[in-house]
Amino acid sequence: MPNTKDRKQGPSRRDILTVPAKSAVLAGTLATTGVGGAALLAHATMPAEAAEKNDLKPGELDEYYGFWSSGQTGEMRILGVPSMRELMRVPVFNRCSATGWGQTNESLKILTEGLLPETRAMLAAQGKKTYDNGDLHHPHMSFTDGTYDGRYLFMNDKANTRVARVRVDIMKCDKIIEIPNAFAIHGLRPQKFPRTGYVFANGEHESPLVNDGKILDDPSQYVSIFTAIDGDTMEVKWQLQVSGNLDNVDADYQGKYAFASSYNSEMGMNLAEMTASEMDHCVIFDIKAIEAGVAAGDFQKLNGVPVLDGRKGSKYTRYVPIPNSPHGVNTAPDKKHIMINGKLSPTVSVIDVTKVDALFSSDVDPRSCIVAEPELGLGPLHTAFDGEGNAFTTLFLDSQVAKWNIDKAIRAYAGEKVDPIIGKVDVAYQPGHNSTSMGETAEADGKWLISMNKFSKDRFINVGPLKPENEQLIDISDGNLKVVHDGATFAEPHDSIIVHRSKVNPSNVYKRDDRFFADAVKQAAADGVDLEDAATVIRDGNKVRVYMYSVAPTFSLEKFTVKQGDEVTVYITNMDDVDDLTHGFCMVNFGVAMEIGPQATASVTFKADRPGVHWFYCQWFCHALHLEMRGRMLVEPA
Ligand code: RUQ
Ligand code: CUA
Repeated sequence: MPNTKDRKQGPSRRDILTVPAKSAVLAGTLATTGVGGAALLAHATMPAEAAEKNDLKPGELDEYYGFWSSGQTGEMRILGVPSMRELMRVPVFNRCSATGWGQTNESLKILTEGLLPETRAMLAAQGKKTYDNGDLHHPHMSFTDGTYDGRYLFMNDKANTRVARVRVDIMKCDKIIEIPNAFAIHGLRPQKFPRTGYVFANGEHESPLVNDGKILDDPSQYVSIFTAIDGDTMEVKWQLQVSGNLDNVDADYQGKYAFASSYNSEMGMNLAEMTASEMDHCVIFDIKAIEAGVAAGDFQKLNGVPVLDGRKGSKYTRYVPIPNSPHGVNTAPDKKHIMINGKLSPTVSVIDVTKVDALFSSDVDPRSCIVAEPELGLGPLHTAFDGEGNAFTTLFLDSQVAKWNIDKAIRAYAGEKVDPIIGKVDVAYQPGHNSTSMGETAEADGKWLISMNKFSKDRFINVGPLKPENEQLIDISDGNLKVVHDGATFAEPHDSIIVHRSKVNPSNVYKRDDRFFADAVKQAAADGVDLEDAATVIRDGNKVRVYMYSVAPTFSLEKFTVKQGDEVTVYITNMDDVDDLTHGFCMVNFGVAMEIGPQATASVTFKADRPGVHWFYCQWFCHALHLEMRGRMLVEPA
């Protein structure tokens, strides 16, 4: 074992690591496994002695965008890297008080239009239009020719089996679809080549394929579903039934295959069953063969989607045995190697994509595509890359990140006496994902590594029983591993990508013809209203449409009148066209609030069921006279 005692914090820090129950089970499984030793390159002590490259002065801008998931919070976050300043929160699956996400008509359309009919009916019975929770694990940008192209970000919702897309130009979610037939979307990656293209999404929990309540205790009728979504249209193109469950996924740089890990090849329904066998597997999907199968009609259609049979023995898939409950899947920037991280095994299995063709065309041993399987430490979960042939693997149980050389690992697997491990660094504590600057593209630049740690324990002042989590920034630019920043975050820094700012080019103000508010534009045209010069109330039975524009610090309507029981829709167009001039609309005591970006139109609908004078005000600070930016709604009693 690496020496964990010679660190400045002293042994007490690790001694107080109270291993959670689940980890204890895993640790027990692993206790007998020896791990090759390696020197600790650095320790996690803070503060750093001298000014580091991540110490940006006030006003200095970051070189990278970090796109973060937030786990069970359900939003996407944008951080600056290397400063690790949180720049923005983009609501996706959650309800947001500040922006009105989940309440404005524009967001409700996105949140509801992709729901399955039975979901809509179930939610309606609960008095809801859409889900208001989500579990966002994996944000990934669209690719063209093996690198980020700045068009979209795609992300999963494990909680309610959805996939969402964020437009990079305005940093708003513009599509959310519920994935039929599958259960709990977990792993998600876009195709890297020739472009995205497909977004691959793994259904994690296996379920009866027609899940109508008639089957519980017959695992033979449970399947997991692999889904390919068209990233341009956000339509599900095809699905495959697979054997075992599905965890994480990645694509190659050739546009031929996708690779998914399965931690429950046993199809067990409880912990003992799920971890029973020593070997689980990685499923390799042959994309061209699947497309040919769809064209040939070799599928059953379920909920409008062609579902092919990709279970063991299928011509569309191959099952490569991997020890043991593998988790992360990461394609190296060398365009050749796919890492399958062992989780309960101390190893990472390295697949050589050039050896995958033979798996489909001949009878070779499926493990013949494995060219290395280095033992790295306890609990390898995810791997990131520096573009110089090195890999960085998180070790959950060891609370470390191991740096290792891919070529050396291949030589060691071939029998040469060489240690692939270059060094390890302590992280605090229990890392899940890690990411490197541009590391999941062919342009990996080896400058920064982020370790997203599940536990912060004693790293920050105590805020009560619910502790923040900890994402640590590690400088890898000089070949070492130096922790230079601890960043506390609320639930949960699950995963991130670090994108060079040259790839990301958002606008400062909306374009008036942006499709984000196209419905409002259409309704105004039907009402004969010019949104940009509106100060008018249109009555349409008991539906009332109130149109106004805003120019700091005023709304174009200082007052308007409706009747008790009316369904009121307020449309506001923000006519300010300078950077950073967002207005808001909050109707006091009605639970109504929204953001209106510069040059955007936003709308919100509510029932005017409370007679009286009601103030509305602008709730985004916009002007020295921001407090004066207000008006009145009179609700006349019925
Ligand atoms: S998985 S901690 Cu949800 Cu991203 Cu590996
Ligand atoms: Cu407009 Cu505050």
